[in-house]
Amino acid sequence: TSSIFYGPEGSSPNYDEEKVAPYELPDLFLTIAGKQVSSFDEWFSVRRPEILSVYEKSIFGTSPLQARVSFRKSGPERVDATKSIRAQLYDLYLDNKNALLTQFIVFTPLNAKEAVPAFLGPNVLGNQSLTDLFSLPLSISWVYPRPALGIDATGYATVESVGVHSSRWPLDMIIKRGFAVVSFHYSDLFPDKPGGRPESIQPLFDVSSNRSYSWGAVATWAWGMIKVMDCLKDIDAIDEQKVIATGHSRLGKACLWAGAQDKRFAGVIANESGEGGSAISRRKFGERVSDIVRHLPHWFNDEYRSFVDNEENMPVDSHFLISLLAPRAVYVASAEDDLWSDPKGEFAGLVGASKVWKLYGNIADLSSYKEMPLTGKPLSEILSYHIRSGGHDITAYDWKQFLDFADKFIK
Ligand code: GTR
Repeated sequence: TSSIFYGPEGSSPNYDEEKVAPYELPDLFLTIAGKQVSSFDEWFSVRRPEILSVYEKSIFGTSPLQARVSFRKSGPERVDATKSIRAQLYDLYLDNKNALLTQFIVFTPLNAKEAVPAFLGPNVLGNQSLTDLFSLPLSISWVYPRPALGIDATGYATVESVGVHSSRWPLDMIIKRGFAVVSFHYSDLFPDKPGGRPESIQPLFDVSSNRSYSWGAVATWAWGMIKVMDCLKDIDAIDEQKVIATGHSRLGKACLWAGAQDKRFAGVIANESGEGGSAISRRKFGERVSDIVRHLPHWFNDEYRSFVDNEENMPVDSHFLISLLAPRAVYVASAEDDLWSDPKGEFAGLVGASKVWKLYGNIADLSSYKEMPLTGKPLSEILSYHIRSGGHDITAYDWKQFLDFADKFIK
């Protein structure tokens, strides 16, 4: 259909399943020393740390996870009585620098009797794009220009951007179901462009620490999620034991990496996260490592470049990334026309990772799924999946499934 994306100039994605050559996935259970692990405990204590450090070294880069942050309320609490939603903005600071990192927004149900579970995910256009219910300040961080979404030609938000992504963040629906939403503008941490590093938060860490970090932009966004998570234990309205890392597309990649590094996230929902997210790179279907390296070279670390047209030699594949979330609840979602993200590869990543949940206590083994779940027929397990009709987006359909999943496995 017309919504199928053929990638930026210079890419020639394969969208023909017949042309996917047989591939062999690296073994989740074979340690670097050549030992086969056979229990979950052994996997968790020996193999998991190995996989985590390979991801740091070869894909996302290392991040200052120990950095301390502080936060304080910014502006008054805002209330929408009709929709029963409360909104509070917070400034997030890097402690030792007193530097403002970002401003995060917390939406909670007005009448909640106790702390509620939450979805935590960055947004791509600024907090003001989530809703027009409150007058939230316009983001002052650069994004690539999109006049149709109220982002002007110089890359800054105008009033036209207020509420433009409310369909991606259906607050009314989420709040009614008894969940909170926590978000921040990803550009505050790293403006999403090649060469964006000097304007990112990364230089703050160059001098403050005696080591250097190799984090790319995706790891920087993931780091932001982890640092906002640090604050939630002090926000009474939220149950910090029940926070789900959530993200779409490039931020789906970020939320997988946030959940992988930080076990406090009770679950992860990666929507259409594609290459570098839940899709198996070795399928070479849709977006490739080469496309990311050419157009979005700031996303991953330097070693990632060595996998251009060389996916078979990656030390990992996406099932490794997902495995790092075990034994927690994970949702991978795809869309039929979003072939660029490779739905089949996204599902294959989940299936590959499911062996670790099986080892944990036979709670999930998707290896019997020889075929993809059908469009519109969600798989509702601790490892959930759906593919819906339509293209690259987050829709009410997606949120309906995510909320059912969160009710079942997180609440
Ligand atoms: C594309 C990119 C994808 C995906 C997408 C998005 O340009 O190639 O990996 O991240 O953007 O974030 O919507």
